[in-house]
Amino acid sequence: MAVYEVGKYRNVVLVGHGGSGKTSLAEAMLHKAGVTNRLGSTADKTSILDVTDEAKEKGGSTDSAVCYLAHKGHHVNIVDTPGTAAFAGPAIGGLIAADTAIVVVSASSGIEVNTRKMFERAKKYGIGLAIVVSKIDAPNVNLEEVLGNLRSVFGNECVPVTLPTGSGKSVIDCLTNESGAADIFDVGEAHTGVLEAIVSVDDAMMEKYLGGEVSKDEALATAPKAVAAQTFIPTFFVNSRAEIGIAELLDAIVGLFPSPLQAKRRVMVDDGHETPVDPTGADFVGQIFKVSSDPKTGIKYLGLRCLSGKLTHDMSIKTVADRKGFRPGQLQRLLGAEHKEVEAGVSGDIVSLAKLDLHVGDVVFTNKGGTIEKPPIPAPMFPLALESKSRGDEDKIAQAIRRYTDEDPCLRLERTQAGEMVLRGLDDTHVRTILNRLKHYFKLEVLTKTPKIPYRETIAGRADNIEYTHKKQTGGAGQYAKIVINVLPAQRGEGYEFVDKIFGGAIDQQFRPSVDKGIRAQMAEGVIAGYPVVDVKVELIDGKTHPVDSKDIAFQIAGRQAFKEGFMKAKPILLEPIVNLEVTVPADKVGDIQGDIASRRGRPVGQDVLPGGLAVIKAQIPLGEVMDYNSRLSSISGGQGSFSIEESHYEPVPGNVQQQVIEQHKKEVEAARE
Ligand SMILES: Nc1nc2c(ncn2[C@@H]2O[C@H](COP(=O)(O)OP(=O)(O)O)[C@@H](O)[C@H]2O)c(=O)[nH]1
Ligand SMILES: [Mg+2]
Repeated sequence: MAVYEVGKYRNVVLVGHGGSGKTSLAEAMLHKAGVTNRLGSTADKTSILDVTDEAKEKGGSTDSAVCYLAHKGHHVNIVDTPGTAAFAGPAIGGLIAADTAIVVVSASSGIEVNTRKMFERAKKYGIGLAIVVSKIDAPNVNLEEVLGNLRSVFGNECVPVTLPTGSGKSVIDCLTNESGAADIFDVGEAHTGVLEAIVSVDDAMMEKYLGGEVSKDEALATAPKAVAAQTFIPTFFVNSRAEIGIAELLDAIVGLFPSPLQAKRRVMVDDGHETPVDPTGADFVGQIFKVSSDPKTGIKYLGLRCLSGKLTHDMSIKTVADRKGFRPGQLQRLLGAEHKEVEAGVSGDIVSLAKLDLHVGDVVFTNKGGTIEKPPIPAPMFPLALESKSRGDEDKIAQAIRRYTDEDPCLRLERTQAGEMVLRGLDDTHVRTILNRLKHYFKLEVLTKTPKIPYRETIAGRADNIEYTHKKQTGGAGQYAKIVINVLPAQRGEGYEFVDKIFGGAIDQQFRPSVDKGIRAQMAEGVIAGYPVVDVKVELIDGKTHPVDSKDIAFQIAGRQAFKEGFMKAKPILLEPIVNLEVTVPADKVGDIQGDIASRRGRPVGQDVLPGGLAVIKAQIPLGEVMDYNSRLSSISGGQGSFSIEESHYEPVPGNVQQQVIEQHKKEVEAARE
């Protein structure tokens, strides 16, 4: 296999809503470039990228897939990603691999929610952007309108590099052609648009252009810089099924898209020092963008973007968590499910490692290292509490789920305060897909229920001079501790602070941490309703030590008891999680959605109108009120809505809710005693 110079690599990631045509586009590129000798199709399940039973069953990718092709002396790596909101984790990871994100928009469905989200994520992350309008052959499409919508939503930086012509039977390249026939828009206008977008990256070029002196070659040479800077978002039209517009897209990928030398520089951060990673540097640096285990063998494969230097199997690599170093093992190149051994991972390329305990975003290096920014990953807010159908399977379930939480940064498993095993994902589909895998691959059956809301306890007032004496001095070894504390509220989010305010030796130095320890234990258990206590400050102001009977445990107990007493006297309150809710629905449903949000203690934050008769409603709302939002939105919007929730902050609950939660807790405590 040829080894290329770093400037000859192109790394692209395909993103966009589920069903927009990403996998079909990748298959068309592979076929056009001669990698496959038959055009793979997701519709008839012959795709080499959607290979798992799950992808075939669901008719859509649930994980990212890597493939590559050679075109005109260049090596192009392509990362295909899942488009459903549920699998945003692997899709976001894919951005790490790429220098340009190709946003795929279906001509028949227009710009859908996840397309917009992934575009925004890629833009913010700072890699180059391009748009492919797919399915130009679909019935009743209005390409003129699609292009108009793209420009109004994603900006006028979107300029067509190709336009459909001959009723979609081919496309015309508007960079080399200054005029010609196109089905929509105007070739001359598009040509000017492309040139203007390119020269706008650079003041000197712009001036030159306005003076009429920029040659086509100069513009071409500047294009990758403009794509990398996001001032030029090249836009293409394709029909992947008939492979129309694919050759032109491949030409553009090698001709207009940035090489690793021209792309966004990744920045290594070590101990506060920032160093841009030099793609021509000698030492190896790479970043993990994908973790997936083979569903059948369970072997874990990791996708690694090589950012500098060269990695071979006999080297020792390190991470910030493991600076001792370990062997990378065999290096491979992935083509869907197929693996081919390669000698080295060189700067600018993508390779695969196996069986290493690494996660998406981890940086591996051979000499100097640190961390590298990864795209923001949404916190999973959709929880389900899990129970095993047969007793004793809990550990097996947790172990099996670990495999998936290792792979997907948007999936978390936790054991809650209330003793529940809770799996958190981005939405219902996400969590249920994982449970299906447990059944399918591990033969584990799981029961689910709505988990408890993660309330927290805190105080609104203060309590001073709380005195507590713990004394047990009858028979055997005695226990003695006396303490005096003040309990004060802290700012929201400040956590807990223990302040030792004792002058002199009222309490021996060695026992003061015991008081702290006792308080922490009580905080974890909660005081009023069994939820962890946050945002309090405790001052230890006085006390007494007994020369013989004072011991660690006695001061811990005194700490716990004094804290409980002080907490109860300091206006205890319950905090609830508030989330940012974003709902996309047809514009005529806005009133119903807002009414529902208002009736659930939600506060509107904003509203946007999207092309295609859609509206986005943003609100802040208590998590407890949206635990069932999946089904509610579906009934309000007749199945036409979508939503996301993200963690925001904690706020006090209304008095009546607090009363209910405390009552509920009392009942549970009593039930547990019986
Ligand atoms: N007519 C037409 N159908 C397409 C085209 N591209 C994809 N499709 C179909 O759209 C559906 C979804 O495509 P797929 O590539 O799986 O979408 P993905 O979820 O974005 O990967 C499949 O049935 C494809 O056959 C295209 O250019 N033209
Ligand atoms: Mg797909």
